Parts: sequence; structure tokens; C-alpha cells
Amino acid sequence: MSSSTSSSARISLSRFLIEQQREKGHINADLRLLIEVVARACKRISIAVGKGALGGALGSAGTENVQGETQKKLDVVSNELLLEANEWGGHLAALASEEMDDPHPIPHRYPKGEYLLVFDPLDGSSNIDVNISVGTIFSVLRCPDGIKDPDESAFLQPGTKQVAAGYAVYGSSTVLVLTLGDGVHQFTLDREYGDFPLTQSNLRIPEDTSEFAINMSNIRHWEPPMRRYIDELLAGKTGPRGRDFNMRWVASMVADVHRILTRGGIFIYPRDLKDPSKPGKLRLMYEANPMAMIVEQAGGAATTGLQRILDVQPTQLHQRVPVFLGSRNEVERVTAYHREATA
Ligand code: FDP
Repeated sequence: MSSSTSSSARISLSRFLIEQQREKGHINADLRLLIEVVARACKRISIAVGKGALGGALGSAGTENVQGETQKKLDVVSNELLLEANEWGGHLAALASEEMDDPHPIPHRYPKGEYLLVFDPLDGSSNIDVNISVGTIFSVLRCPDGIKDPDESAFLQPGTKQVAAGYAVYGSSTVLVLTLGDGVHQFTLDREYGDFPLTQSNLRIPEDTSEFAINMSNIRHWEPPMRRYIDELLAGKTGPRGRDFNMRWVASMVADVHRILTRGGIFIYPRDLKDPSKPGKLRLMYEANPMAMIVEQAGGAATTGLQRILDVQPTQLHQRVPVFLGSRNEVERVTAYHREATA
């Protein structure tokens, strides 16, 4: 069962992490520092996002990232904030980001640590200018032994190797959701005190749901098992499922996944035939993998439609995968439809 914490039993993120290190031995001092530094950067991004038009950072930066997507000014600002916060602490061997073609080395003037940090600095960027929730997603891996100057190949580890994953949602409140491989915990930014008290521990995703999240405008590009699954949901009480389903699509993965973590649901971004060269829209290393780790740690499931996301062996830093994640029974059903279709 998940549990909410009241303000009388305030446990800050720092205290939570120290206890994880001291009592449970889940993390070492470097990983603790890494998470604290990421949280600090998220606080700064939250402030930048919260300023809206007053901060002068809305709109396009006039550049494109490696995926050919237009970068927003706040994408660039968020990326800079995460780089600056993390490169000097001595806990990282390298960083990689959605917004940079290649991994970012730690400058020679700083010591290097044992971890690799991969992030999407501002997920849901098409929602930035319209005051809808956006967020940061991150994943932490160990740098392979003996590698002093990690390049892309050092990052190409399956999601099962993640030692931590998390996201921040910059919404009506700013929340930080974190897993260190022992459950999922939620912290809420206290804007007056500037810290992140623990507000919910051991979040659990209900196994069943009547809510799905998908961009329905792509329906004509979907493969047959995907159409079959959604047709059955849309048929509601009159169809084979015998009950009605509701749809929600924020179009910020962080916000849609956060809703699912809070009350259940299934989130889908399938492979489609619009551009057959792209196996889905979402990126494996800094969207699908960290979200899959969080969802599994909360009792849900996460697949590509054919295999567990966390088992995918990456071949490229910016590779894309189809994503099906959330309430276990729905993810298993739609995955079974895909497997039947390829059998
Ligand atoms: P965005 O392109 O705005 O950055 O990361 C990709 C992503 O957002 C996800 O956050 C979101 O779930 C999805 O794309 C939205 O895709 P559609 O524009 O196709 O709805």
C-alpha cells in the first residue's frame, strides 16, 4: 500500500537519501549526491518554467536537436541547468541528453565519478508555451569498469542496469518521483522552504484500469493489434470488454505517467506506419527506460508490445521504441495481442 506523509512527519529528500545510504545500504555517498544535485537542478528548472512569459524564455530557440525537433528556449535552458549542476561534483563519468547529439564529457578540471547520467531535460516541450505540465526525466547507470573517457558505447546498457530513475513534473505543484530500485517515492517541492519533503512512499499502480492514454489522431497509421485493442476499448459496454473506458492525453509523457502512477491507467505510444524508419516516437534511454523502471517498481508493467522495455539492448543513444506501460493487466493484454500477431 502506498502511504502519504503528513507535514508533522516531514522527511526531506536529503534525509530520505541519507537513510537509504545509512540504514538500507541501497546507495553510496556519490549516488546520494548525484540525486541531490539533480533535484537541485529540477528546482531551478521549476523556477524557470514557473516564470512563464515573465522569464523571457518562452518560444523557440531557433535550433534543432539531433532528432530534428525544434528546440524551445526552455529546452536549452533546462539542459544547461542540468549540465552546470552536475559536471563539477565528482560523482559522474559523463552525461547524455536528448538535447545533445553526443555524450557530454566531464571537463578535465573536475574529478570523475562512477556514474553516467542520461536525461530528457524538458519533456513535453510542445506544451511549454501553453502553460501545461512539462517535466524532466532522468536515468542513472554505472560507468563500465575500466572506462576513463566514456563515449556513446558506455551508455548502451539495458534498462535493467539502471541504479536509479526519476522524473519531475512542473505542474500546479512540482513533484519529484524517484526509484532507487526499492519502490517508488514522491517528493513535493515546498516553494517557501525550497526543499523536497517526502509526500508519498511506495506508490502502487492498480493492476486494473478503465483509463487509457494515446494520441488517437494516429489511428490510421497503427498496426492491426493496436487497432484491435483500441477498438475493443472504444466499444465499451457493448464490446468484448463489457465496460466503458475513458481517455486522457496530456501529450507530456511525464504528466500522463504521473497520472497513471497516481490512479492507474495505460500509456501507449505505439510503433506506427507514418514513418516506418522510426519504431515509435519515444526515446529508449531517457524516456522509456526510466519510466519503465519506475512503473515496474510500482507494480505495473512496461513493454514494447513484444518484450519488456528494460530488457531491450540499446544500439544507439537516441534510439526510439514503442511504449506500452502502466496497469499490469492492460499492458499484458495489449502485449499478448501484439505477440499473437507476430506468432
Ligand atoms: P514532446 O514531443 O512535446 O516533447 O517526448 C516526446 C513527447 O512530447 C512526450 O512527452 C509526449 O507523450 C509525446 O511526445 C506527445 O506526442 P504527440 O505530439 O504525438 O501527441
